[in-house]
Amino acid sequence: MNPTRNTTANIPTFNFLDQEHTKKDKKPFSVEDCSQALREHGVVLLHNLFPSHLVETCRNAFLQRHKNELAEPETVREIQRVGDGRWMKTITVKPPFATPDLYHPPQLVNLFQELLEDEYVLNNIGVVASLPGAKAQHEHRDLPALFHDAPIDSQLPCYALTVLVPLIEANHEHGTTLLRPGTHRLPLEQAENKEGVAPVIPVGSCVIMDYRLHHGGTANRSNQTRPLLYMVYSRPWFRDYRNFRTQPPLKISRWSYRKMNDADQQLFAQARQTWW
Ligand SMILES: O=C(O)CCC(=O)C(=O)O
Repeated sequence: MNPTRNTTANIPTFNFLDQEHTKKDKKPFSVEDCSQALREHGVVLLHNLFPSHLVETCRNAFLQRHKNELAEPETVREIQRVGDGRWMKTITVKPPFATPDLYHPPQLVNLFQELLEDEYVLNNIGVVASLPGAKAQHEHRDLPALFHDAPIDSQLPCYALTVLVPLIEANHEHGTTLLRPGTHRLPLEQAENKEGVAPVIPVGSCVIMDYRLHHGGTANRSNQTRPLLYMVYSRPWFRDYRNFRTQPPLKISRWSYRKMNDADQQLFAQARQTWW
Protein backbone atom coordinates (compact mmCIF):
# COMPACT_ATOMS: atom_id res chain seq x y z
CA MET A 1 0.00 0.00 0.00
CA ASN A 2 1.18 3.50 -0.82
CA PRO A 3 1.94 5.02 2.60
CA THR A 4 1.40 8.61 1.48
CA ARG A 5 -2.27 7.86 0.79
CA ASN A 6 -4.98 8.36 3.40
CA THR A 7 -2.88 10.49 5.71
CA THR A 8 -5.66 12.67 6.99
CA ALA A 9 -6.59 11.04 10.30
CA ASN A 10 -6.02 12.88 13.56
CA ILE A 11 -3.84 11.60 16.30
CA PRO A 12 -4.62 12.50 19.93
CA THR A 13 -1.88 14.86 21.04
CA PHE A 14 -0.73 15.83 24.53
CA ASN A 15 1.86 18.26 25.74
CA PHE A 16 4.15 18.21 28.76
CA LEU A 17 4.79 21.94 28.77
CA ASP A 18 2.71 23.91 31.27
CA GLN A 19 -0.81 24.86 30.32
CA GLU A 20 0.16 28.37 29.24
CA HIS A 21 2.21 26.99 26.37
CA THR A 22 -0.36 24.46 25.38
CA LYS A 23 -2.11 25.24 22.11
CA LYS A 24 -5.75 24.37 21.50
CA ASP A 25 -4.97 21.19 19.57
CA LYS A 26 -2.44 19.95 22.15
CA LYS A 27 -4.01 19.12 25.49
CA PRO A 28 -1.87 19.08 28.63
CA PHE A 29 -0.93 15.48 29.46
CA SER A 30 -3.10 13.64 31.94
CA VAL A 31 -3.00 9.91 32.65
CA GLU A 32 -6.77 9.67 32.43
CA ASP A 33 -7.12 11.34 29.01
CA CYS A 34 -4.02 9.72 27.55
CA SER A 35 -4.96 6.20 28.66
CA GLN A 36 -8.50 6.73 27.33
CA ALA A 37 -7.07 7.90 23.97
CA LEU A 38 -4.75 4.90 23.79
CA ARG A 39 -7.59 2.49 24.53
CA GLU A 40 -9.76 4.05 21.87
CA HIS A 41 -7.31 5.01 19.10
CA GLY A 42 -4.29 2.85 19.93
CA VAL A 43 -1.89 5.74 19.42
CA VAL A 44 -1.00 9.15 20.90
CA LEU A 45 1.60 11.84 20.23
CA LEU A 46 3.35 13.36 23.24
CA HIS A 47 5.27 16.62 22.94
CA ASN A 48 8.17 17.78 25.12
CA LEU A 49 8.62 14.57 27.11
CA PHE A 50 12.38 14.13 26.66
CA PRO A 51 15.10 16.79 27.04
CA SER A 52 16.39 17.49 23.52
CA HIS A 53 20.04 17.39 24.62
CA LEU A 54 19.54 13.82 25.88
CA VAL A 55 17.98 12.76 22.58
CA GLU A 56 20.81 14.40 20.62
CA THR A 57 23.45 12.71 22.80
CA CYS A 58 21.79 9.34 22.17
CA ARG A 59 21.68 10.01 18.43
CA ASN A 60 25.38 10.82 18.30
CA ALA A 61 26.27 7.77 20.42
CA PHE A 62 24.18 5.45 18.25
CA LEU A 63 25.59 6.73 14.96
CA GLN A 64 29.15 6.61 16.28
CA ARG A 65 28.89 3.13 17.87
CA HIS A 66 27.20 1.53 14.89
CA LYS A 67 28.79 3.35 11.99
CA ASN A 68 30.59 0.25 10.68
CA GLU A 69 27.45 -1.88 10.87
CA LEU A 70 25.36 0.81 9.16
CA ALA A 71 27.96 1.14 6.38
CA GLU A 72 27.63 -2.57 5.50
CA PRO A 73 24.53 -3.85 7.29
CA GLU A 74 24.04 -6.88 5.06
CA THR A 75 27.32 -8.37 6.34
CA VAL A 76 26.37 -8.14 10.04
CA ARG A 77 24.44 -10.86 11.85
CA GLU A 78 23.11 -8.89 14.80
CA ILE A 79 21.21 -6.34 12.78
CA GLN A 80 17.92 -7.07 11.10
CA ARG A 81 16.61 -5.79 7.78
CA VAL A 82 13.09 -4.42 8.20
CA GLY A 83 12.63 -2.83 4.77
CA ASP A 84 14.52 -1.26 1.90
CA GLY A 85 17.48 0.60 3.48
CA ARG A 86 15.93 0.11 6.95
CA TRP A 87 17.69 -1.78 9.73
CA MET A 88 16.73 -2.71 13.27
CA LYS A 89 19.42 -2.98 15.93
CA THR A 90 19.04 -3.88 19.60
CA ILE A 91 21.09 -1.32 21.52
CA THR A 92 23.05 -1.99 24.67
CA VAL A 93 21.64 -0.06 27.59
CA LYS A 94 24.71 1.75 28.84
CA PRO A 95 25.43 5.50 28.95
CA PRO A 96 23.93 7.64 27.47
CA PHE A 97 20.98 5.23 27.01
CA ALA A 98 21.21 4.08 30.66
CA THR A 99 19.44 7.26 31.75
CA PRO A 100 16.19 6.68 33.69
CA ASP A 101 14.62 9.82 32.16
CA LEU A 102 14.99 8.05 28.82
CA TYR A 103 14.18 4.37 29.46
CA HIS A 104 11.74 4.91 32.35
CA PRO A 105 10.27 8.43 32.15
CA PRO A 106 8.64 9.16 35.53
CA GLN A 107 5.79 11.00 33.73
CA LEU A 108 4.72 7.69 32.12
CA VAL A 109 4.84 5.35 35.12
CA ASN A 110 1.16 5.81 36.05
CA LEU A 111 0.13 5.47 32.41
CA PHE A 112 1.97 2.15 32.05
CA GLN A 113 0.47 0.90 35.32
CA GLU A 114 -2.99 1.89 34.13
CA LEU A 115 -2.73 0.24 30.69
CA LEU A 116 -0.44 -2.68 31.42
CA GLU A 117 -0.10 -3.65 35.09
CA ASP A 118 1.99 -2.72 38.11
CA GLU A 119 4.68 -5.25 37.21
CA TYR A 120 5.16 -4.06 33.64
CA VAL A 121 8.59 -4.63 32.13
CA LEU A 122 10.74 -3.28 29.35
CA ASN A 123 10.39 -5.91 26.65
CA ASN A 124 12.74 -4.71 23.94
CA ILE A 125 14.76 -1.62 23.15
CA GLY A 126 16.62 -0.67 20.01
CA VAL A 127 16.84 1.59 17.01
CA VAL A 128 15.36 1.35 13.52
CA ALA A 129 17.71 3.28 11.24
CA SER A 130 16.46 4.28 7.80
CA LEU A 131 19.36 5.12 5.57
CA PRO A 132 19.36 8.02 3.08
CA GLY A 133 17.12 7.06 0.16
CA ALA A 134 15.31 4.27 2.06
CA LYS A 135 11.99 3.51 0.39
CA ALA A 136 8.70 3.40 2.29
CA GLN A 137 8.37 0.36 4.51
CA HIS A 138 5.62 -2.21 4.04
CA GLU A 139 2.84 -1.53 6.50
CA HIS A 140 2.57 -4.04 9.26
CA ARG A 141 1.76 -4.95 12.81
CA ASP A 142 4.86 -5.80 14.82
CA LEU A 143 3.33 -9.15 15.77
CA PRO A 144 0.19 -10.98 14.58
CA ALA A 145 -2.81 -10.63 16.90
CA LEU A 146 -2.48 -13.05 19.85
CA PHE A 147 -5.26 -15.31 18.56
CA HIS A 148 -4.69 -14.59 14.86
CA ASP A 149 -7.64 -12.18 14.46
CA ALA A 150 -10.20 -14.38 16.18
CA PRO A 151 -13.16 -12.23 17.36
CA ILE A 152 -11.72 -12.16 20.88
CA ASP A 153 -8.65 -10.22 19.70
CA SER A 154 -10.62 -7.00 19.20
CA GLN A 155 -11.85 -7.23 22.81
CA LEU A 156 -8.51 -7.77 24.49
CA PRO A 157 -6.91 -5.07 26.60
CA CYS A 158 -3.50 -3.77 25.71
CA TYR A 159 -0.58 -6.07 26.50
CA ALA A 160 2.34 -4.06 25.12
CA LEU A 161 3.04 -0.45 24.20
CA THR A 162 5.77 0.89 21.93
CA VAL A 163 7.31 4.30 22.61
CA LEU A 164 8.85 5.67 19.40
CA VAL A 165 11.43 8.40 19.98
CA PRO A 166 12.86 9.95 16.79
CA LEU A 167 16.52 10.78 17.32
CA ILE A 168 16.27 13.37 14.53
CA GLU A 169 13.04 15.16 13.72
CA ALA A 170 10.65 12.85 11.90
CA ASN A 171 9.12 14.71 8.96
CA HIS A 172 8.36 14.42 5.26
CA GLU A 173 12.04 14.87 4.30
CA HIS A 174 13.74 12.52 6.81
CA GLY A 175 10.77 10.19 6.86
CA THR A 176 8.34 9.54 9.68
CA THR A 177 6.04 6.73 10.76
CA LEU A 178 2.67 6.33 9.12
CA LEU A 179 0.14 5.35 11.80
CA ARG A 180 -3.41 4.10 11.38
CA PRO A 181 -5.43 5.04 14.49
CA GLY A 182 -7.98 2.47 15.60
CA THR A 183 -6.34 -0.49 13.85
CA HIS A 184 -5.22 -2.09 17.13
CA ARG A 185 -8.71 -3.57 17.36
CA LEU A 186 -9.21 -4.51 13.71
CA PRO A 187 -8.41 -7.64 11.73
CA LEU A 188 -5.73 -7.26 9.10
CA GLU A 189 -7.97 -6.85 6.06
CA GLN A 190 -10.01 -4.02 7.64
CA ALA A 191 -6.97 -2.24 9.05
CA GLU A 192 -5.62 -1.46 5.59
CA ASN A 193 -8.64 0.70 4.76
CA LYS A 194 -8.44 2.92 7.85
CA GLU A 195 -7.15 6.45 7.39
CA GLY A 196 -3.59 7.11 8.44
CA VAL A 197 -1.48 9.96 9.72
CA ALA A 198 2.22 10.62 9.13
CA PRO A 199 3.03 13.15 11.87
CA VAL A 200 5.97 15.51 12.19
CA ILE A 201 7.63 14.47 15.47
CA PRO A 202 10.14 17.02 16.78
CA VAL A 203 13.15 16.02 18.85
CA GLY A 204 11.97 15.53 22.46
CA SER A 205 8.52 14.30 21.41
CA CYS A 206 7.40 10.71 20.97
CA VAL A 207 4.59 8.48 19.79
CA ILE A 208 3.10 5.76 21.99
CA MET A 209 1.28 3.01 20.18
CA ASP A 210 -0.46 -0.20 21.10
CA TYR A 211 1.69 -3.14 19.88
CA ARG A 212 -1.22 -4.22 17.65
CA LEU A 213 -1.40 -0.95 15.68
CA HIS A 214 -0.77 -0.91 11.91
CA HIS A 215 2.10 1.31 10.94
CA GLY A 216 5.08 1.63 8.60
CA GLY A 217 8.06 3.94 8.13
CA THR A 218 7.84 6.43 5.25
CA ALA A 219 10.63 7.06 2.73
CA ASN A 220 13.81 8.87 3.78
CA ARG A 221 14.24 11.52 1.07
CA SER A 222 17.16 13.22 2.83
CA ASN A 223 20.87 12.53 2.86
CA GLN A 224 20.90 11.82 6.62
CA THR A 225 20.32 8.52 8.41
CA ARG A 226 17.11 8.66 10.46
CA PRO A 227 17.55 6.71 13.71
CA LEU A 228 14.30 5.96 15.53
CA LEU A 229 14.59 4.69 19.10
CA TYR A 230 11.88 2.22 20.12
CA MET A 231 11.17 1.06 23.66
CA VAL A 232 8.51 -1.59 24.19
CA TYR A 233 6.85 -1.93 27.62
CA SER A 234 4.68 -4.92 28.28
CA ARG A 235 2.90 -7.09 30.78
CA PRO A 236 5.47 -9.37 32.43
CA TRP A 237 4.42 -12.53 30.56
CA PHE A 238 4.54 -11.08 27.05
CA ARG A 239 7.24 -12.15 24.56
CA ASP A 240 7.69 -11.10 20.96
CA TYR A 241 8.43 -14.53 19.45
CA ARG A 242 8.94 -13.26 15.91
CA ASN A 243 11.27 -10.27 15.70
CA PHE A 244 14.30 -11.39 17.66
CA ARG A 245 15.74 -14.40 15.93
CA THR A 246 19.13 -12.91 15.12
CA GLN A 247 19.60 -10.59 18.09
CA PRO A 248 18.33 -10.46 21.68
CA PRO A 249 15.38 -8.17 22.45
CA LEU A 250 17.19 -6.52 25.36
CA LYS A 251 20.83 -5.90 26.14
CA ILE A 252 22.11 -4.17 29.24
CA SER A 253 25.58 -3.94 30.65
CA ARG A 254 25.84 -5.52 34.10
CA TRP A 255 27.48 -2.35 35.34
CA SER A 256 24.46 -0.26 34.32
CA TYR A 257 22.07 -2.83 35.80
CA ARG A 258 23.87 -2.89 39.18
CA LYS A 259 23.64 0.89 39.45
CA MET A 260 19.85 0.92 39.04
CA ASN A 261 17.29 1.33 41.80
CA ASP A 262 14.90 -1.56 42.57
CA ALA A 263 12.10 -0.26 40.32
CA ASP A 264 14.41 0.01 37.33
CA GLN A 265 15.92 -3.42 37.99
CA GLN A 266 12.36 -4.77 38.00
CA LEU A 267 11.83 -3.05 34.64
CA PHE A 268 14.75 -5.07 33.24
CA ALA A 269 13.51 -8.41 34.65
CA GLN A 270 13.41 -9.99 31.19
CA ALA A 271 17.04 -9.12 30.44
CA ARG A 272 18.10 -10.69 33.74
CA GLN A 273 16.38 -13.93 32.78
CA THR A 274 18.71 -14.39 29.82
CA TRP A 275 21.90 -14.00 31.87
CA TRP A 276 21.70 -17.34 33.62
O1 LIG B 1 10.92 3.49 10.41
C1 LIG B 1 9.89 3.79 11.00
O2 LIG B 1 9.44 4.94 11.08
C2 LIG B 1 9.08 2.73 11.70
C3 LIG B 1 9.77 1.39 11.77
C4 LIG B 1 8.92 0.42 12.52
O3 LIG B 1 8.04 0.79 13.25
C5 LIG B 1 9.14 -1.02 12.39
O4 LIG B 1 10.08 -1.45 11.70
O5 LIG B 1 8.35 -1.77 12.99
